[in-house]
Amino acid sequence: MASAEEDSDRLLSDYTNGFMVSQVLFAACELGVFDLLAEAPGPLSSAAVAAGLGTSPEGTELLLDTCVSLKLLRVDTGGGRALYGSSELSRRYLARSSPTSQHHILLYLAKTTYLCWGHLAQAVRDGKNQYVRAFGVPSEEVFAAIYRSDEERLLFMRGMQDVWRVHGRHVMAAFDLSPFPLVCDLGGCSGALARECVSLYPGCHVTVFDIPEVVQTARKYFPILEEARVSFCEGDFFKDPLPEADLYVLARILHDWSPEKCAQLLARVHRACRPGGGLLVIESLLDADGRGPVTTQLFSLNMLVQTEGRERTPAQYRALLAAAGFRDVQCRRTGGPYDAVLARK
Ligand code: SAM
Ligand code: ASE
Repeated sequence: MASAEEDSDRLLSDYTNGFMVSQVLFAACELGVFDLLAEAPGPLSSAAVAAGLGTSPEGTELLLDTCVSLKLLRVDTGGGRALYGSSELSRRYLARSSPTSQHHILLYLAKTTYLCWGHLAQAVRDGKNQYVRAFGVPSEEVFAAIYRSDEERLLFMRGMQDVWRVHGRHVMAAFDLSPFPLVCDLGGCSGALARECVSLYPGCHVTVFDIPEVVQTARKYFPILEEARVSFCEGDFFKDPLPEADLYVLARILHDWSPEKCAQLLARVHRACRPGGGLLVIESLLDADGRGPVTTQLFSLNMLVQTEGRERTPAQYRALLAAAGFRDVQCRRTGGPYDAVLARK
């Protein structure tokens, strides 16, 4: 049986090396390892993978064997040759062609989020996001920093979409939204959640409201969403009139902003909302005492290094919503990373 010292030694070593595990996953994703193996007619030798990717034979073999140990890939060593193939996990979540692919969020975390986390200690010191240190861009306007180039905006939008490929259905089904035929998804980005909404609720129409550059990018790169029951509207949710709706959705919006900006946005939504209308907030909920779940705490630190917000407890959302005039606030955990809060005007 493992002694207490061995347990803590193992725990410390796992945490210490955790960043290397992330980098193995990110690098294999960026190089296209999971795509090559998913598309190959059968398992491949490391030399064949190296040839297919244009990578070094030595580096490729090390990366592949590490992926096998991490259960990201499988290896067949029969016949004295090592042949590498996809695992259930890599086929489902890592190959770009899978409908539940997490490829783009992994690239985003690798290229942007990871670099901000390199300055976590400084973020804790000054309580601010780290765009200046990570990328040399000013950080006063959070979304000017997030969208610092056309490529970054597209990668962010694709990354945000990936999460809803897996969890969108669960968050939209947390409450029965059929009493709300006209929905407005504020900061709805590519329209990924809007698509889940119309597929779950046959009678409903969703207006995706976002800033002009995002709507234009959505129209250009996410064209399948321009269907009869999803439409787009350009505007700034802090300044411009909000579209009419029975239900407003704020998915991963409030966690980007300070309590003051949240109050301002919620007051505007309350003003636009008809009496009896609804507001659905989709966020990762902290436990009541704020000390878990660990995934949500890590997301909250993510907001510290990348935005001006944080993740919040149900009581904190209740307080924000009540202050804006909403009533009948219900919080529902989904068991996944994101939860749902429904309120009425
Ligand atoms: N709701 C989407 C989701 O859950 O995947 C996107 C969440 S993303 C973290 C925040 C979204 O808010 C982005 O699409 C961003 O463009 C949008 N946004 C930021 N500031 C905005 C503003 N002032 N007016 C409208 N949309 C804004
Ligand atoms: C935001 C969400 C994210 C702003 C910046 C972000 C995410 C990464 N960077 O609203 C996605 C959620 N976090 C993770 C770790 O998946």
